[in-house]
Amino acid sequence: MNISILGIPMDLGAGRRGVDMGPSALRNAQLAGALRKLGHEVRDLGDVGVRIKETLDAHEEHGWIFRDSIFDACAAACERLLELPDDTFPISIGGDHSVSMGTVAGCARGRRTGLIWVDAHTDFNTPESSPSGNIHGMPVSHLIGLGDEKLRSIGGDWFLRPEDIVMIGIRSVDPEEREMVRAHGVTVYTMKEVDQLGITRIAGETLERLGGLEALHVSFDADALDPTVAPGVGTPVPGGLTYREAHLLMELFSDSGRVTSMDIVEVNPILDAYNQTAQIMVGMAESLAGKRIL
Ligand code: DIR
Ligand code: MN
Ligand code: MN
Ligand code: MN
Repeated sequence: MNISILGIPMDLGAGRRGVDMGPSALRNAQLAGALRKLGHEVRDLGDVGVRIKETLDAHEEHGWIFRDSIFDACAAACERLLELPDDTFPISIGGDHSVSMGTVAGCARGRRTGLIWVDAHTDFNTPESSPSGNIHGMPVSHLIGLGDEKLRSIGGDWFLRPEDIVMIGIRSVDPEEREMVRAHGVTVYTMKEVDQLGITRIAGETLERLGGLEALHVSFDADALDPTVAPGVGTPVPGGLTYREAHLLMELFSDSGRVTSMDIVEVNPILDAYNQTAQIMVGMAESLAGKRIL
């Protein structure tokens, strides 16, 4: 594959500092080198420009916290991804999960796209429903055209269809968010289903559910993993995916040959132990890119 890595060093959407250093941590953990060892052609595109939190006034940005600066970074990421040749497999590295408002649209290139959202959270809040006001809890709603007018315009007139979204690893959902996820008919495998059905069945059902779609995007929030495995995240929630469950999920998606792009987000080196979380997320990219034990 021709893989392109794009960094979006942004923490404006998160409540805690540090995920702006995620791209640096993932590069330090040899993301590009690991993928090259698998035989891929890998190009690092560098980072998209992101404003620095300390230079901004959060609430001057039209009510929603850092909305305009988040919009600018997401729009720049989207634009950069749209410039890539069609056969490229883009890996976008965050940054908080609000970056996906730009990366999913940029990777979709106007195609009807299936979104596989691997996360502890559904990230389906709108500015109205959000208890925190943090935009990293809102990307999915904006990708289907809800929420703030400016943020939902990042992909132009392209939107995801809610029936083309599958979420895996979920275990923390806000009250109003829950009603919206249900009302829109998004497919959700909470940790209960992970325990009950197992990853093999969930991966199979996901691929079947998104069957026929030419583009599949995996958006992997490091907090989907159990915090004992991946402590370097801003919003850890107990009871997450084990190391092997997450690898198996990536391996089975890789076997299908159908995934066309990926995000790695919410790696927070400040809260991590010796870059362990970045290293684990590099492993996830390797599994999705075809690394096998034997
Ligand atoms: C919460 C937390 N639902 C919010 N979301 C997080 O702020 O909207 N998403 N941490 O990754
Ligand atoms: Mn998330
Ligand atoms: Mn999350
Ligand atoms: Mn998040």
